[in-house]
Parts: sequence; structure tokens; C-alpha cells
Amino acid sequence: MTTRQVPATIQDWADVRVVVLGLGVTGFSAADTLAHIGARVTVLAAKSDPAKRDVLEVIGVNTRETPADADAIAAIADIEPDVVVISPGYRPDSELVRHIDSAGIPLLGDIDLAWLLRDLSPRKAEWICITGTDGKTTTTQLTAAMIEASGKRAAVCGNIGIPVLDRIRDPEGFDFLVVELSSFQLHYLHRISPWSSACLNIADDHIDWHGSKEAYVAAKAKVFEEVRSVCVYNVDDPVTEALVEGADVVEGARAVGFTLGTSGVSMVGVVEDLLVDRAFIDERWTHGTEIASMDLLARSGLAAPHLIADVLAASALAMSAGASHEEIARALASFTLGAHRIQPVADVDGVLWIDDSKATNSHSAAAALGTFDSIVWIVGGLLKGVDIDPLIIGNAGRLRGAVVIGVDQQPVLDALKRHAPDIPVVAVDPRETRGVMNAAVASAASLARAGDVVLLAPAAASMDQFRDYADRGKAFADAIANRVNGQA
Ligand code: UMA
Repeated sequence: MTTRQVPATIQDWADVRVVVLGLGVTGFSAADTLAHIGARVTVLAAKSDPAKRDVLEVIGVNTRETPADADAIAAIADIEPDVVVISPGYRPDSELVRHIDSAGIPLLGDIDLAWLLRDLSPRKAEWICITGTDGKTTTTQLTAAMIEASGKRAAVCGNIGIPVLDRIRDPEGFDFLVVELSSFQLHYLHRISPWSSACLNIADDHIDWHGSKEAYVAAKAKVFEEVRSVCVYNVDDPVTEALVEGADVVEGARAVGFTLGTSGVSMVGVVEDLLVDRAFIDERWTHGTEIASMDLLARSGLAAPHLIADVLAASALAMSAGASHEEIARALASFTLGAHRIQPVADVDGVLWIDDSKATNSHSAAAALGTFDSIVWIVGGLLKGVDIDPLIIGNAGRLRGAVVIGVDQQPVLDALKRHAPDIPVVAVDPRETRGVMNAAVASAASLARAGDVVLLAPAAASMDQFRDYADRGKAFADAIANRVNGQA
């Protein structure tokens, strides 16, 4: 058993033996950074990526392929690391993670590591952290855009796809890092002290990974620990407020709510057709001040309720970083939404095809389903232990038909049979040779009538059949294009 502590300063990492678990984007950035500061690094991953392995070899990092947990455990026994740095995708209930815990080896995620190493940057950025079940990515992008509009240098990172460790090695450095945190990253988080944080909403997601809803919520709660300026919560989702109340923040930090209703004191909200600030202005006890108009949001494609909520949360975070109302409005005026979020892809013979591949859980699919009246719904994939019944019960009346994708389709087919027994349902054979999405699009086209929307909002993760949600969305757009061009 080791008694080593996690090195406290950058210099202390020299010659420290580190095992990095995973060779995706996180593992690569961790190994690269640790090698740069002189640690002795070995990367273990179920499958080795030859391109990444070759680059790492050049900088003196070993990689080992460890297909099963037992192989990784044997490698750890052999290497005797002082610290293990883990990628967020590793399940906490795996034999490997349980072994590391019981052996007493310090286990660190990349977020903690980036916090410990933030002196690598020529200027120490303040961190703004964002979590929630849905809307994280949009809110992260909005917040960074608003802070940039105020003349400060800001960058997005974290679960959005750019590891924080990549940002802290930027040669110029940033004033603010806007960090999207997943529940996986929060699970492995020990101690950071953000400038401000937000939890946007909590619904069922990743329950199988965390083991229970309580464990999922407990992970999300960590986003507010040690916050120094503002904790942003969702007034319309009381669980998020309870998380702020239970958090150990730095003295002086305060709570700011956001709401789609009228804003009370210490909130940002909506009054008639204006977004209003009653949290960051001196006269907040008696007045509210306009941040932006609904017209402006509509022009930027941000007028759907779930997007207004994201804008409000981002505004609160940006104001905590010093952005003015005018600067926020300017950022909103030039903002464009990311791809795969309720994105119109084609309008063919009166049928509108919409890509909401980003809807990887029920909560987020509900926002898309609620936007349209007559829908052919492409649904299914990895349900992550979440019950899909409430989503179908709430939207059965809007469904013209459903096309079920995914490897394990039975839970979705059963739920559709129970709660939408009258609609036609097509199950796409997972072994479909022309490609799952081509088959799904062909089936959807046969069910849709002029005036309908074909909506890809799978309410499930994509990794059983696609690389990620972006790959799934692209396959959808490609399949539609092939159809229109007569190639499918
Ligand atoms: N690996 C194993 N065994 C395991 C798990 C992983 O060997 O049990 C290895 C794989 O072989 C691979 C590597 O670990 O070499 C992959 O690691 P990873 O799954 O942690 O993925 P990364 O590429 O490091 O990407 C992660 C996030 N992925 C997950 O949390 C699953 C990315 O979020 C994130 O953008 C990136 O870090 C940077 O922070 C993706 C995601 O799907 C988008 N997030 C989930 C979500 O948003 O719902 C949480």
C-alpha cells in the first residue's frame, strides 16, 4: 500500500510515477501534461490508439493495452504508481476502480489535476463551472461568448470536448475558463474553487453509471463546493436550489436564481417580453433592469423555453464575471447555436426533418418533442438505466409514428406499446446492412405526411451504434441527403 500524497506543486510532480487510465481525449491530455512536467507516466487503456500511442512514445510516455480490468490491475501492481489519473468514462463500480480505492492509491480526475496545475498558465484563469442534465453545452458557449463580449479572454472546456488541461497550457492564458462538467467528472472531483458555478436542472440520466439517482444528484452537488462569487440555480427546479443551500461555499459567495417566470430579488427572469436582472444591480430590492428582449433572442434562434433558461443562467454567470447588460445583449445578437440541437436539416415535400441528436436523455428529448405537434419520432439507443415511459406518456398525442433504433430496442418498443398503442412503430434491425440511419430515415419517410416533422431526438446515448451524438446526427443528415439525391 502506498502512502504517497498527490503532489501539491508543479515541481513536486517530477519523477512521480503516474498511471493514466484511458487513452481518449482526457487520457491523452493528462499524459501529455504530466510528461511535460517530468512525471513518469504509463497510460493503460482497454484498446490502444496507435496514433496517440506513437505521439506519447516520442515524449517518453509508455502505453499498455489492458483489455480487461484484471489486466489493468496487474499492470498497476507492476508499476506501483504514486497516483492514478482516471478518465471520466470509467465506472466507479468497476473492479479496477474498486481495487485502486482499496489499495489506497490516490485517484484523481483530470479536472482536479488541471486545477492543481493551473500555474502552468501565464495568467491564472478564474473558472466558471456549469453542470445540469441538459443545456450544459449551450450555456457554456453562451457564457464564454458573453464574457468575451466584455473584452476578457475566455475559453470553453471540459465535457464540451476540450480537456481543461489543454486550456491551462495555452501560451497566452485566459481570464476565464468556462468549464462544462459532466456528472462523471464531478463524481471523481475532490477540490476546486470556482469563481462561479451553475446547476441548470436535474432529471434522470446516467443512473446506471452512478448506481442510483441519489448518487447522481450527489455528484452534481459538488459543482457548488468552494464557490467564491455566485452559485446559479434554477428557481423552477427546487432540487438545484437545495444543492446550493447544502453547499460549503467560500464566505461572501451568494445564490442567484434564474426563472422563466417573473424574477424576484436575487434572480434573473422574464417580465413580459424582456429578460430582466434583479440580482446584479444596486436597486434590485425595488427594480429590475433589462438585459435583452425576446425579439433579440428570437432573431438568434434562442426563443424556445429551454434555451431562454440557458440564456438566463449564462447571463447570471457572465454578470458575476463583470459583463454588462449591453455586452450580454451584444453577445446574444451574434450567437449561433451548436449543431445537432433541434437543428432543421431539410424540408422535403412539406415534411420538416429535425436533428436533435444532442437529446441523449428523456429530459432533453422532451424539450424537442414539446416543440412540434405532429411528429414521426426516431428514438432509441443506450437508455442508461432511465425509464422512458413518462416521456412517451407525456407526448403520445403528438406522435404520428415512431422509428426505433438502438441495439437494445425492447424497452422502447414495450413502452410505445403500453402508452401509444395506436401509432405505427417500425423497429430498425440493428444488423441493417445499408446502415441503421439510412433504414431509419427510409422508414420515417414512409410514415410522414406533409405538415409532419421527422424528429431525431433519441432520448438515449449513441455509442451502441455510433461514435457519439455528433456522428449520429451527421448520419441522419447524410441519409436524408442521399434520399433527396436519389441514392438511397
Ligand atoms: N476506457 C477503458 N475502460 C473503461 C472506460 C474507458 O479502457 O472502462 C478507455 C477507452 O478505451 C478510451 C478512453 O478510456 O481509451 C476513453 O475515455 P473516456 O470514456 O473517459 O472518454 P474521453 O475521450 O476521455 O472523453 C471524456 C468524456 N467522455 C465521457 O465522459 C464518456 C467526453 O464527454 C468529454 O468531452 C471529454 O472527456 C473531455 O472532457 C463526452 C460524453 O459523452 C462528450 N460525456 C457524457 C455526457 O455528456 O453525457 C458524460
